[in-house]
Amino acid sequence: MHRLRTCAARLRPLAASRTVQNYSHKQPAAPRTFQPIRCFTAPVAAEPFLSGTSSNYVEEMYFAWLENPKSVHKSWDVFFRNANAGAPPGMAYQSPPPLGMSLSGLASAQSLVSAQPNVEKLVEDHLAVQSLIRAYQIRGHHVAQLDPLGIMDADLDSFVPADIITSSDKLGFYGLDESDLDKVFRLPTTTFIGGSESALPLREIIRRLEMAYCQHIGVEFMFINDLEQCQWIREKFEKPGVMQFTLDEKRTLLARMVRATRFEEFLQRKWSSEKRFGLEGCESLIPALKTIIDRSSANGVDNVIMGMPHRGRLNVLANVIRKELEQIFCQFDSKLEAADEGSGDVKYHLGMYHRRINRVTERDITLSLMANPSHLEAVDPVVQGKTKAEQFYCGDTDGKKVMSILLHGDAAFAGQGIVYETFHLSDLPSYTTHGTVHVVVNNQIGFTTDPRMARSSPYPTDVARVVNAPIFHVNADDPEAVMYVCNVAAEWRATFHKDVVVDLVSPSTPRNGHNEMDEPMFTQPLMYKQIKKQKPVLQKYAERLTSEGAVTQQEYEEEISKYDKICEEAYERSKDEKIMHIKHWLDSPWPGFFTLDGQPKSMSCPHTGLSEEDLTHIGEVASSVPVEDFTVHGGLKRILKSRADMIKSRTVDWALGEYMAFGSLLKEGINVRLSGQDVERGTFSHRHHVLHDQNVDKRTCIPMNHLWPNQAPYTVCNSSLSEYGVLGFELGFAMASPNALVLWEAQFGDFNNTAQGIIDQFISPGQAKWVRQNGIVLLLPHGMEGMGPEHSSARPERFLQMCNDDSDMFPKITDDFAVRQLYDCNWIVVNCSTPANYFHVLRRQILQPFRKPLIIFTPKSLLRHPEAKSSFNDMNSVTWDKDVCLINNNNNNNNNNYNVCLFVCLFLHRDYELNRERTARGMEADVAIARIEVFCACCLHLVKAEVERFPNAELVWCQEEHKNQGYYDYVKPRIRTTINRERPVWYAGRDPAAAPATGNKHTHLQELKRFLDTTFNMEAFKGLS
Ligand SMILES: Cc1ncc(C[n+]2csc(CCOP(=O)(O)OP(=O)(O)O)c2C)c(N)n1
Repeated sequence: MHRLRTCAARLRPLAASRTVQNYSHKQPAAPRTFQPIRCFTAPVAAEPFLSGTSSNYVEEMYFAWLENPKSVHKSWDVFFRNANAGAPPGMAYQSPPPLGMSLSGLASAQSLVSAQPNVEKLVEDHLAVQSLIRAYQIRGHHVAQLDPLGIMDADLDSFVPADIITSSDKLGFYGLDESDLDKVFRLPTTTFIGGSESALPLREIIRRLEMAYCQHIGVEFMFINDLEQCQWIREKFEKPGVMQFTLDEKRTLLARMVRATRFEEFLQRKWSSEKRFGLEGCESLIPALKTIIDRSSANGVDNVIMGMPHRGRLNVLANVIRKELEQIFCQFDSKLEAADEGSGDVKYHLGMYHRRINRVTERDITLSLMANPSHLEAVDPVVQGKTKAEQFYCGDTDGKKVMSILLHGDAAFAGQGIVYETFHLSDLPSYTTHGTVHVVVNNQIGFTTDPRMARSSPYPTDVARVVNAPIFHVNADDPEAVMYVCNVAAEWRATFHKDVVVDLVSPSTPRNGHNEMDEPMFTQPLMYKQIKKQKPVLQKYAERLTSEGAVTQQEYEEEISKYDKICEEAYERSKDEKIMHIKHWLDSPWPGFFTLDGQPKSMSCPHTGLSEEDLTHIGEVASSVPVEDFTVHGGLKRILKSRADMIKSRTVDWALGEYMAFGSLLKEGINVRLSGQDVERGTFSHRHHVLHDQNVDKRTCIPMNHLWPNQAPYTVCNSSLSEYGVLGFELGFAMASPNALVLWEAQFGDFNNTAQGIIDQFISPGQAKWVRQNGIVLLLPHGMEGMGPEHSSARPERFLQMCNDDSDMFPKITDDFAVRQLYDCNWIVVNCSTPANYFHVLRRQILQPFRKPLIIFTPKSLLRHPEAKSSFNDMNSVTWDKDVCLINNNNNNNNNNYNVCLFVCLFLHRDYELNRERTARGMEADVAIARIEVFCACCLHLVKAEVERFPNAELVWCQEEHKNQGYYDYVKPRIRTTINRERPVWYAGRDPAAAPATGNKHTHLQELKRFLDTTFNMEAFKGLS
């Protein structure tokens, strides 16, 4: 390999700078048909034959020669032999004889290699032709006819690359001229334009390149690093005759275009003044998706998960997923009443799940469209997570059965960072879905914004280049070209299991603007003038097929009236729909988890404690290396040893508490998946769920997977450095099944704000909007530990502000109250102060009969604090619901004479500090301390009971966070509600502040001291009311 590189390097002695300088200036757009106009004798004809642009060709020859010296021309054979023997530059080359113009001449001349003088020109011309072919492969898409309106360049630039032959005078760039057009050139192995021929006249070479790269399809792929993949694509687009369709295929395509178009027209007729975000102008999206699905189904896929924005959603629901039309039409009826709790908003946001037969392949296929918020592209990682989960549950390790399709708008695809974050998950072992087909509905506008103002990249799809995904731009006005690229895209995914992009370039949709209520002439006058002159795609395609004789006008009209009738009948039926069942729009049903009418099967939660035996067993595995001949790091040995010691003394720290919860759920068949940045070791080096052999590279061991004979699998995976993408992904993963504990851990809690879109749009309101439950767990390291403003707060105040419980209502206490209030809230927010409580809340997350998002604020440096431990007694004999919601700190003074009742939310360590301070000040009989662990759903009945024990005490809320942050604003009105607002609730803690914490260690320590002083200053609250 070294020799090869050296030789190849020697073959690049001469720069192509002069050529580039001479020709890279911008040239005006030229007609796209190759017409020889006049002949130039360009100075580059004198260029030495080994230029920068030719070196790739020479390299390829060299590789071929290494494999078989006879596979290259004799002159190259001699040259490589000499070069390899160490001949200095310029001395390795020996002239072969001149060749005739014809193929036969070319062949016979090979035997005369060494004697003739004109071979130098021949070599130069061949190199030029090789460069020319390569230029089309790389830059042909810039001149492809992609814009159906012919007014906007899809790459935002009318620049025609200097090396693309638009007229014969440009041949001079390559040192060729018009007289070379009829010369025959041998084709390199990196092109398939020859079909079965290995040489072609230059004129034909250019024509075929034009056909392959410059018509209605623009292929971007030459940035892909893998030669095999490049060859695959070249073959798909260059081989003569690839775009041939059978009569049946054309008819099916026409029928699909009829459905797509007439559906839009039907909606327009019936609800002309309603927003629909129609697909008008890009109706070929429907056959595009159907083609991808058909081809994938033929390749073995039986489950397709899709995510898409507003544009064309109704059409996709009707004609791709095949939702009953009456169910869609009735959504336009404003009098439709909701039968269930969801907030409606069906048409553009709800999802759908449908299992049916694929008519083309006659195979079963499940299609789901994920519910999505208005936030464009936010659904992308969610779709990926759900797809990964579906693959995981059916053992589809390489994505042969389950796949995802993501649809995008051009402006959103270019502008939203989540697109990039999602692409970056595409090839990571624990996140890959083994290839997604992306389809961009590129209507060349973003609401009213012209793409020239909306992106800096030439195409809206350039983001896909980062993962080496090929990009197929296609003029959406040519349904056959669309169908072709979609077939190739599906084949690509099936072959390489990598992402691919289809960019459907269409005239702006719909004709009326961003939606049907807009006046697009305000902002895009010329574009829409042009659009109004356009013939609809369907009409153009129908005319084409009738003129080809593929269908008759009568057949075409029958197809139209058949579908119109279907729509009319469904419309009549839709009038009978009086009630809307939002649960019929679920994208991820959980069969068997709920009763038939979608309710939890019970309103009780089993005991969350665990047997002594199981605790010990899990603890022992967590302290061991359960495989043979595995060398762990010395430091880790000490950690494992200390774990073993803790287990012997029947105690756990935070990491072991978590181990106990995960390990026990695995025994019960619950999958556990923990994902986030550096979670395998744990940001604070406390977890160590993956052991690394110190002697064998990449050899690892996950003891959690060695716990029980038939346990469920445990997945722990370090993620890419993304919050938005990875949290969205895990949310999607948790959607697929209720029988999994899926956790996402932020490196520091404050980083959750870069995933705010997922939290605000999916996690907090998901069930209310879309009747879809989800048990995702967010672990958010939080705490005022002097780490400065950037690493202190997970922003509990924000999570608490979004809780849906009513601060002014004291709940009705029923037998099932403890569980029911959890069911009624939108999410559960807790700050577990002990390892045991953390253990219980994790177990309850699965044992409760429904799924709810769970937000846990977790400790950081306190993970290793000697006091932050729990006894087995707290894990086997107690259960979650009331024992640990509110912890009464030895308030043993039963004379009801406490002066102060301090409610606190502090990690155990700080709580001990408070206790110590209370003791040090001799105030045990004056100050009662009660720690609240659960905020939403707030354990108000327990607070009430506690308050009633101290009728004369001042009530004080004590927190470490600044007053305007943390929990105070949430708990204050709720505590007051429990006492009919008869007493005030005071505050002890830091003052309000803009930053979450001081960055100065000294100030931090002073604040802590002041905090203890004010907390126990009995006078502070007197006379304030
Ligand atoms: C994250 C986000 N920002 C802004 C919007 C408001 N918005 C709705 S549609 C739209 C234009 C989208 O353009 P494009 O992605 O090209 O899709 P098109 O509507 O043209 O099909 C905008 C800005 C949004 N929905 N989501």
